Amino acid sequence: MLRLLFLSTPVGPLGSGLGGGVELTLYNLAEEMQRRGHEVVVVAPSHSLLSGINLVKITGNLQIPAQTQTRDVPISLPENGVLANMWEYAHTVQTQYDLIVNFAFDWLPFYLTRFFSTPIAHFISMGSMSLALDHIMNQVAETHPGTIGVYTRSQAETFAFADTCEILSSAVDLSLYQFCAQPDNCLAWVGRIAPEKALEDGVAAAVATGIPLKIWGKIQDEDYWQSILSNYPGASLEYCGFLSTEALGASLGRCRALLMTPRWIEAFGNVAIEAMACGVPVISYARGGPTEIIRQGETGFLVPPDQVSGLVTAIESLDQIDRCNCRLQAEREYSLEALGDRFESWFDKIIKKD
Ligand code: HBI
Repeated sequence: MLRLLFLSTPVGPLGSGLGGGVELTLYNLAEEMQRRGHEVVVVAPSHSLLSGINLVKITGNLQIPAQTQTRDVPISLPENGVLANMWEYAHTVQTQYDLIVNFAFDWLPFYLTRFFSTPIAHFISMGSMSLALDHIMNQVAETHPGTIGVYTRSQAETFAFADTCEILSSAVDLSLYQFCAQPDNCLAWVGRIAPEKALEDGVAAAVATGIPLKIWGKIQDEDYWQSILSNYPGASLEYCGFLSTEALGASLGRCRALLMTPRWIEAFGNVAIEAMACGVPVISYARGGPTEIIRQGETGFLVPPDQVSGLVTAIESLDQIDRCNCRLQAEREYSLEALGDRFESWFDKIIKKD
């Protein structure tokens, strides 16, 4: 039985959707570790919501999302930053835990690693973002080998320390997603509504095929969202809000396919396995995580990056896909049990080395 302290992302409260896929990963992992009999405590910004898991809420100002910065910007910390406050708390309680698991994609936790006595496992949830972050992550990869975990190989390869990364993939709680064999005539786009996710390409593809598009996700960049609406005035779009996992799992399945249009190297693309769990094929740009998830022509289509015409061709080929294969792949590769096995063996390796 391990005593685990999870430190969440500082960009938003858990449950707000501002933390994107890493919120889902943290929650699913906490649930699964607790189910296996480990003790889990999660440290997260105030206003975080987390049912059934011990939660320590920390006040302070949210951290600037790394993907809004350019590669050469210096590290910045707001006054009374929640990230610093979370790690000050972790430092005071560290001896009560066997392992600290960091979910923040930030400079500070990596810098502080050398001053902690309790071992720290760093789960990083994006590809390379900045020179300063790459540098400090590289240092930890050298001084604490094997303590950096990622979702996918293509994400790892954006870093110089790719070979020392533990590849952990991701998972969904399959019981929350209903399989749907007969969808309505609509397409889905799910994700944080922000430039790096290129929703505009999904809208353009849906407009080209004349199929209505349902959009789920947190509007992280309001101006960006408004620009899409004004650029496609006649489009048949329905904004369905940012839903709980249960609510999304009950409605995503009614779509013919999920469109994924990442402009950046998508580290994983949790929405892909959420869709597959509902029997929904995934059509994605061949960039990052989705290239390691989608089985071409069997559970979806990978198309040349940034080519809307490729998305359209794939949408027109959807009848080739047997939706049962999508659910089957999710059950085989992305269950919580499989995730628990991967993380448990990683944690054991780190604790043994310490
Ligand atoms: N930016 N500074 C910072 N810290 C994070 O933890 C972070 C982020 N941007 C996005 C993000 N986390 C998550 O939404 C993705 O890693 C999934």
